[in-house]
Amino acid sequence: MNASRVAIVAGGRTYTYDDLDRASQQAAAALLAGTDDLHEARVAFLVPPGFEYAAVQRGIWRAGAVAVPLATSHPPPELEYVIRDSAAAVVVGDPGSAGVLAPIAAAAGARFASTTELLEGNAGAGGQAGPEALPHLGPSRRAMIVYTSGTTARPKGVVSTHANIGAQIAALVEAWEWTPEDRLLLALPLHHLHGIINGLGSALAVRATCEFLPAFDPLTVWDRFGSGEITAFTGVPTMYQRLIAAWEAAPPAAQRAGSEGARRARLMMSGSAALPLRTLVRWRDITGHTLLERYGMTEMCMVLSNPLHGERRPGFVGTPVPGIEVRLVDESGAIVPEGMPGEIEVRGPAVFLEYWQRPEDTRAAFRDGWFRTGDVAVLEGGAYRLLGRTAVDIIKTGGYKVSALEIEEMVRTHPAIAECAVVGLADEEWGERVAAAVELRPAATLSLAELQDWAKARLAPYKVPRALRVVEALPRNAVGKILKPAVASLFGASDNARGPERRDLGGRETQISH
Ligand code: MLC
Ligand code: AMP
Repeated sequence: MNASRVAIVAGGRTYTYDDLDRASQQAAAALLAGTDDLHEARVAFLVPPGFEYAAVQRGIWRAGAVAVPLATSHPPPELEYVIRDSAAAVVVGDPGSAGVLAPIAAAAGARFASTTELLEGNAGAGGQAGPEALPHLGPSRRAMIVYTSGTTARPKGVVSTHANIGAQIAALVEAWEWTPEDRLLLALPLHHLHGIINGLGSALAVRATCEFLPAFDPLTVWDRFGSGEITAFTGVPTMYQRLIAAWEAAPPAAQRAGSEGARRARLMMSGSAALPLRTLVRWRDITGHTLLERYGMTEMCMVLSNPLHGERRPGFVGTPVPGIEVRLVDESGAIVPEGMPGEIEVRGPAVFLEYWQRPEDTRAAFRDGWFRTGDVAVLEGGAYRLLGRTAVDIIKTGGYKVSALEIEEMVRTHPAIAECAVVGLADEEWGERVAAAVELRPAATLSLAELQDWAKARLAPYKVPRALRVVEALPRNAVGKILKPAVASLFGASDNARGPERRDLGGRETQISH
């Protein structure tokens, strides 16, 4: 097994698979606190990308609990929502987050545990449990809940079992030929599957090396490409756009070093949002890589992928990854002929178990055992091309899925606002940008900056409106329903202005195999 292989590089340190095994066992023992199994209790954890994240995630699994990743960028109300909705029994945070997390945990009736407590041996009763004392992890057990926004006002918890996660990772290892010789540079957040499964999970499953950046920083990424050590990279289109801008602004010697190093990588991938053709072409000019674009979703991870070997067709997302079945259907559920648009439905062992404690939503998400993605595609020449979504109230910004309904619900609680409508505006850098049109209360005024300052304390940064229109009356149809396309057309080129606007305007396994 070669436990001395490097598993993780983070914060200037290297950690072997042995280190990871020991630390996750320690974390499991601390979480178990003398009991023999956490029996799918939810453990929410807020740990920045790095060795501690991986150790805590695995420790939660090894203790028989369900891992609920929290987002480092989220303000307290978003963290509280996830902790309460998942009914977390334990909340884990690095010492820096204790001031925020401990009171939230206490109010929600959960125990707060710091990463120091979990990983540095102050484990209390049962803290020294060996691997034989860790519980059985049958594949059908719940393993993880990842919160995703959608057509409901508040985010839903997507529950995956160990079998789901195993199938998701196995598909990617096969499709993209991960090997122990890979060294992944990971700059994605770790509260979504792109970072958790496509990144960390795939690298660790084959005993490759995962090198973390604490946050996405284009110059650091170029510096690491320049080293020639990185074999694999995956990101959202916004990241590639920023990398291109940083390369273009760099001196020629740095450009050369970055490009030459990047050429030595074997695989560069893009996903979570549509890759603009211009970005694909420019990236190919700069690095020689035709980005491998793929399509996925939190509910089952990857669905379609351009080929690792062979032609990657710009604008297409390829064919089903191993183990995933895909069909395109019309509104009645009938399969559409090739060349006709249809909603993507998906089936296979990677598909999630349920939305956490939302049986109605879970039932509605499936048709005859097929998961209804809400994405529309067409099959042309043997490959799929995405056309859009069935729901208008879903916005993709910077690779994050956000719900217009959720933002509206929050914005409506602003004291100056009587009514609002949120839409996504096409945007070169972000894919879509969140924009709010509002009717104000009598005599109230509101600037974009004021709305943003207020919203930042309540919503994730990527849900905060980036444009504001104050109107006398929102566009409505005859029965009073707000017309979203008409709302979108209220916005023009000057929407970044921030001045005030007025109203008058199975088995006994203890080893994690994934
Ligand atoms: C941040 N900003 C935004 C924004 N997000 N502005 C508009 N729209 C957004 N969505 C603002 C910040 O508030 C800040 O403004 C300024 O941009 C610069 O911030 P930053 O810190 O440099 O940006 P950053 O937060 O780093 O965001 C860029 C990013 C990030 C691309 C790194 O969006 C990101 O990590 N995206 C990945 C999301 C992801 O993992 N999705 C996978 C979902 S799973 P100011 O005014 O404060 O300076 C999935 C399945 C699948 O979809 O298929 O993969
Ligand atoms: P999430 O719910 O955050 O997992 O986001 C999943 C959604 O991201 C999908 O339903 C798609 O709408 C979108 N998506 C993922 N990959 C792509 C892609 N390559 N092109 C366009 N949209 C994508």
